[in-house]
Amino acid sequence: MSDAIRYERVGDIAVLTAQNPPVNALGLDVRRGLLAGFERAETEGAKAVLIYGDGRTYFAGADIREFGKPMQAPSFADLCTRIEASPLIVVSALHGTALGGGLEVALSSHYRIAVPSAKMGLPEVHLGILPGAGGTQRLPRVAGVGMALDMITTGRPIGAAKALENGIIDRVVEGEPREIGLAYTQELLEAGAPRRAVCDLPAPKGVDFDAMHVALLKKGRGQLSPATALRAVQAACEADSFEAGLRRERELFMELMNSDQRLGMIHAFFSERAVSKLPELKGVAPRVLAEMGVIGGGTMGAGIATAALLSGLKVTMLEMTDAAAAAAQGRIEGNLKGAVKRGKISADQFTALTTQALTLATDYSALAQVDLVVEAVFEDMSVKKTVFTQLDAVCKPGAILASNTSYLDINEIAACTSRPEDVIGLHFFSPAHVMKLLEVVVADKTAIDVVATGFALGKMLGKISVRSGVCDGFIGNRILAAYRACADHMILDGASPYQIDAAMTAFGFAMGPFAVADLAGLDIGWAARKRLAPTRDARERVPSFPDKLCEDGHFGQKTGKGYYVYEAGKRGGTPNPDVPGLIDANRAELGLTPRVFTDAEITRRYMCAMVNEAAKVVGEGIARRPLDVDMTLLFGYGFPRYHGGPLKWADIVGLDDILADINTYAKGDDFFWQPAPLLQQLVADGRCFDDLNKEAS
Ligand code: T1G
Repeated sequence: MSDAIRYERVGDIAVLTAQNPPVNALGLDVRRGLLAGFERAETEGAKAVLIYGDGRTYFAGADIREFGKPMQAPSFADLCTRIEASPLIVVSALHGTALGGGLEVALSSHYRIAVPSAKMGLPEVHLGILPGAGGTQRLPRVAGVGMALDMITTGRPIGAAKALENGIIDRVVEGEPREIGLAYTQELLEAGAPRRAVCDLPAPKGVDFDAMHVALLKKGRGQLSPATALRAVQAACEADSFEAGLRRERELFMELMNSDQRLGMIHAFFSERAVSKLPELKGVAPRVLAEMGVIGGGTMGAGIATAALLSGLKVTMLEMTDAAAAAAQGRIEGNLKGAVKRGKISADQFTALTTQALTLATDYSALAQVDLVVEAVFEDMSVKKTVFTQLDAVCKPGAILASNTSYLDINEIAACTSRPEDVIGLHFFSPAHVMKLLEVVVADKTAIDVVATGFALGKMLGKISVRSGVCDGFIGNRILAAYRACADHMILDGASPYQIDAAMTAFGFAMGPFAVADLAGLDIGWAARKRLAPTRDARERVPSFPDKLCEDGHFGQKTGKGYYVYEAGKRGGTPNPDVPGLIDANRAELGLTPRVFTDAEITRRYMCAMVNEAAKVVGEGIARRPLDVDMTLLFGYGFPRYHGGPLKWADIVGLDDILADINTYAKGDDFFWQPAPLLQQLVADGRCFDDLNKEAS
């Protein structure tokens, strides 16, 4: 018997305990241990088998680290079939998170009991695959097709009560899984309860699978797993037998297991956990974080304050006048009311947060005792320096002074204080209480425990924190500037903003770059272009149509017109009829004759620009690893998760082909398309970005 499964007898009951921390993943040892456990229980003449998990949870699914390697027997599906076929009464006792293969093992048991706090689900679609151990066949039989499709195509877990309501489990009892499991099993034996194999239940009634398939493909914006999983559930309703349904499930499971989307989504799963684990932070204790100050109660500052309040921190919001402080309070309360509406906090918690946790101030002295201050004032270096000079004078020794700037030089800000080691960048994304990404921008003199505190704050706020070095735009906005410039160049050469938006939504983005620009506000890019104009290289292709749009007062959604025209009360916009004229005039000015672009070329150029700049960001050490860039683009810029991130996408596509394309594009513009040295080096060495992730972890 492997250590991963402990075998013991309690009377007529053989008890199989999973001991595979941290989440009792169904690795090979666990699967073999379960198999051996059943063989032994049946040989020894036990009357029942109880399965439960030691530690924090029942099985949380397959061991995802095994994916991509040859599957060693027993497969998940064979294991579940074997458990279900046992002549003994099989009981599973669930606690923690019974997910994926874990719930499938439970469904192949004959009876299921859970503690009230247990959660269960089939989240495989989030990994680019589908339940491959009979879940698409058994769950519809116990819970009906509607419930099964909801759980399987969304991957959303449910609680024990809802599972009981839907027949997925039989009992919910407070207590330790072992104790409640033994008591329930004993009760079943004494009652002479029969084996109860789910496979013997009748095939469930179907629904309009074809219509749902179309809807799922549309909703997934190209993600395959939900729609494919639906076809497996359809087999549960329509296949000639349970076994035929299992065969169909296996076919579809392998189809997805061999897909690029599985590579991308597994990469995302592990990267979002690895990104905040930096070797240099190992063993570094963060500073105490209980009270936070926020300066500037605009949208960003109010969002940051809201996120901090929701995480349990006390917050002092500093504005310069009572009126501005009241306006900030209104924004924060509005955000918190939204949290009440979403069920994140109760009305009482809202009251406590707004009356006890939040303090409004108009004088810097109110910040004298805070542990960390985030400045979110106007994006102007002289304004920032004035604020930091004041903070330096007022804040207690050891207080951390952070700027939320999205591109200004943190080194320059730190230099205006007597404590540069306490200065850091914490770049939140708007709305700061909703967007997951936090760029932790580390300046030259930032102390390591201040960095650790930045990550600790990110964790408290539920963020995906990414370490960034100091450069214009840090990681995300610097890469954004590159692929946005590429889009503008394609427009000068013949493409339209609307064709580019359509091509990039077909690639999987929720919105194309021009719709996003309209949403964010065209004046932001305009201000950046004006700021960078003095330092611009003469060889850079700079279109004038974006500035013309702004000069005409069109800033996008906020003014009702940008690249699109927006009508009150209507979602989305329609192409702005004035834009083609602006573009034609710009081409004429530059003596350019427009040519036709295919969607494929648009997507390729756009992605090559993103990958090339990302490779420069990694090569210069602004991002620690390629996965840091992937997580930045996934959690801050809507990059489609099923591609894994731009550098995972590049690995899958092939770096040699990407570099070849960049070299081809450089023939038309050798300034913009200067290949990243790191990309050239990786291609020369026959390596990929993931090799760098592995070396850095
Ligand atoms: N396999 C391998 N490692 C896993 C893992 C898994 N399934 N789940 C978690 N880990 C690692 C994780 O990388 C981290 O490692 C540590 O455990 C703690 O995780 C046949 C084929 C269970 C809700 O999709 O959702 O079954 O960073 O930080 O926040 O049909 O982990 O410490 O080195 O996330 O408390 C289906 C995935 C698989 C569940 C716990 N199962 N895991 O969250 O801790 S496919 C899943 C989670 C499948 C079948 C198919 C969460 C969690 P490290 P954590 P947490």
